[in-house]
Amino acid sequence: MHSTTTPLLQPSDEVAEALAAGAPVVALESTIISHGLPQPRNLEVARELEGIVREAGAVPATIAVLDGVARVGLDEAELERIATEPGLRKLGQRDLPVAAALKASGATTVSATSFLAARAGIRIFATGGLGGVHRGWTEEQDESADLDTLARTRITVVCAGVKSILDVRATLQRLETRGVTVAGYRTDTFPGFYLHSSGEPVDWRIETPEQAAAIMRGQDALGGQETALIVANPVPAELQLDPALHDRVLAEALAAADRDGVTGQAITPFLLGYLVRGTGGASLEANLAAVRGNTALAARIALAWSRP
Ligand code: PSU
Ligand code: MN
Repeated sequence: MHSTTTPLLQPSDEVAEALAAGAPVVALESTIISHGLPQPRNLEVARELEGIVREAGAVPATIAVLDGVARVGLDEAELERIATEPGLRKLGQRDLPVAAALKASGATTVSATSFLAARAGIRIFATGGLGGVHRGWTEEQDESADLDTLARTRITVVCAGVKSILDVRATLQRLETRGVTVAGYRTDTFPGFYLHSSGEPVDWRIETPEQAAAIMRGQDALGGQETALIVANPVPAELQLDPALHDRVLAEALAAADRDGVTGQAITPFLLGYLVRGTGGASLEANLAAVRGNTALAARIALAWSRP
């Protein structure tokens, strides 16, 4: 897709130049920084992820909305804003026009980041875990807008599956129904975010970044609906959260969310925060290991994509 620049969508000079030159670029989201990780660690992580992309030979483009403008590629001061500014909103794709109109600032979720990256001409995006269908969906319908955006956006998302706070099987089913392509990276089971495996099978397994890039070329060559490719990259087994601890604290977290009546946009940050505290920080380390691995793999895919 060619790049679109409007007063509401502004790539940094570095990102614009890289895209114009066909150089590898990796989009990074900001909700994980603002709402998914505790301060002050979140700012270190934001910097570290950009460093991982650079070290691999690609250009990082962290995406956020600042004062109503969707920014693609942030400088140091802007990264600091998304990590520390009090009251920063959490923006899905549908919130973008409102933020623009009201000149609001906010962190972008997978849905908003995918949308903006594709509009800017970026094809590869790294995150931790996707949103999806929440547990208990038969009682209360809560399905992340991430899924809908991925069903109609030409982007490759490298992630450790979907967050394990969700109904993973129902989410995989929705991805199938909506026509989103899913490939396991060196795995036959879908990753479990904090856990190496969710236990659910994945239909396709790839072994190299070049194979991911070849799938992307196949998507474009076949045409049709502009859907995403999910490259599901598990956290290494030796860095995963202890599964028994995971299951125990997650059950507590879900019960607490229920008791406190937490719903809507607040539920994901609530559950992630509960897990960090309830596991004494171990879930944070597993989350970070997953995001680091995803970011490094995304950079390698971006390199393969830029050099046919
Ligand atoms: N991955 C992480 N931590 C996060 C998220 C992803 O490791 O906090 C964020 C993403 O921005 C994702 C959002 O889009 O959680 C999902 O929120 P919701 O369930 O409200 O759609
Ligand atoms: Mn939701």
